[in-house]
Amino acid sequence: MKKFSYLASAITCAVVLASCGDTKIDIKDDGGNDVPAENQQPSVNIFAAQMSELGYQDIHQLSAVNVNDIVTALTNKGHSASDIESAMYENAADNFVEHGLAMGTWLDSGIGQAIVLGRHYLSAYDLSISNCATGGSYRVLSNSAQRMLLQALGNKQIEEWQFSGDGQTQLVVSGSGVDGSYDLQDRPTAVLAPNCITDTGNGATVSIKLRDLPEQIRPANVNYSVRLTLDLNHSGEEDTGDVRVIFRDVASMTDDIVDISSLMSNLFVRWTDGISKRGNSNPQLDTQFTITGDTVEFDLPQSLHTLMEQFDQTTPLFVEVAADYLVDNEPVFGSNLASDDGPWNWTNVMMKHEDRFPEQGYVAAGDGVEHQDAANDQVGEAGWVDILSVKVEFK
Ligand SMILES: [Ca+2]
Ligand SMILES: [Ca+2]
Repeated sequence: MKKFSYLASAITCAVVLASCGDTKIDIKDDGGNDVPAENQQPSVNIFAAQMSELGYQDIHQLSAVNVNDIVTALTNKGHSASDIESAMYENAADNFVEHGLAMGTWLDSGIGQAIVLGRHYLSAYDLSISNCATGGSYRVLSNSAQRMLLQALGNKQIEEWQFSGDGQTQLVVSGSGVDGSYDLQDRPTAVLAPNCITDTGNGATVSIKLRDLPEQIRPANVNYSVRLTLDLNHSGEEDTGDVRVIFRDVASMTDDIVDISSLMSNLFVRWTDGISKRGNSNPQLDTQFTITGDTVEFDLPQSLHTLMEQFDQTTPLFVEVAADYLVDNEPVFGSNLASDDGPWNWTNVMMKHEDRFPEQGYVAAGDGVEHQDAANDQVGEAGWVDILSVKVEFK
C-alpha cells in the first residue's frame, strides 16, 4: 500500500500549457492551487539519525548500498516502510538543477531512449519500438553533478546512475537501465506516445457529474474545459511523472454551434516541471469519453500511456471545470432551451466561470467512491462548470 509522500517544501510552479498555434487553446493553470499538503510524517529525521549512527555524513555521498543499509536498519527498528519512505525523501536534496543538469526531455535517438528530468522526479522511456513507449518514474533521492540516487516508483528499487557530459546540451548516463548519450530536446514529442504494453487489462473510468452540462456550445464565444489532473508520483504538486486529461472545445473562428459530445479529450504529459505539453500531437493520446446527461465519463486504460500504470486508488487527483466566456451576453442558441442553465440567464456572462474539486489540494481517487462537491459553489453563475461529484472506478 502506497502512502502519500507530500513535499515538505512548497514549490509554487507556474504551470503554463503550451499554446500550439493551430487552435485557440488557452488553458492557463494557476500555480496557486498547487501548494503541497503539510508533510505528515511522524519522524522527519529518522533517516538522518540512522545515517549518522551508521557513520554516513552526507546524503550526497551515499551509494545505493548505503541507502539500503540505512533502510534495513530502520526496518529492524520497527519503522514502517511508508515512514521510512517519507523520511528518506525529507532528507533528499532539493538541488536537482543546482548541479547544472538542465531539466527537460533528453533523447538518445540512436538507441531510442528518453529521460525527462524534473526537479524531484525523472521519467525514463524506452522508445525502441516505433510509435509507442514504455517506461517509469523515479524519485530523486540525492544527486550531484555526476551521480544520482533514484527510487523507482513501481518496485521501489533504489538505483544509482552516473552522469557525465555538460548537463546542458549533452548527458551521458551509465549504471542505469537506460544507459546512453542524450541530447536535450526543444520539444518533448518523443514521450507523447501510447504504452507499448497494451494488454495490461487495467485502467479506470472517471465520471464527473456537473449541475448542468450544456447540450451545445458556441466555441467562438467560450473556452470550455474539464480538466482532470492525476498526481501519479504522489508529490503533492504537478511535476514530471504526472498527467492531465483535458476535455475541451476546439476553437474555431467560425460561429459554429457544436454538440458537447463533439468536444475533444486528450492526455497531456509533462515534458518537465511547470510545463505541460499538448498530448494530442499523437492522436493515439486522444482519450475516449462518454456524455450521459450532465456527466462526462473518461475511459483511461493503462495502454493510453506508460505513466498511467501508476494510476490506482491511492492516486491524488483534482478536477477543474471552466467556461471562460468571451462575450457579455449570448441569447439561447441551437438545441439549448431557455429553461436550461446558460448565459441567457446569467447576470454576468463575460468572465471565467470555474469550479474545482476538491476546493484545494488533492483527493485520493478511491475505487467506486462518489466524491461529492457542493452545488452552487462555483465562481460565476454557470451550472456548466458546477461539479456535483467525481467518481473513479478501476476495472
Ligand atoms: Ca506530482
Ligand atoms: Ca460544485
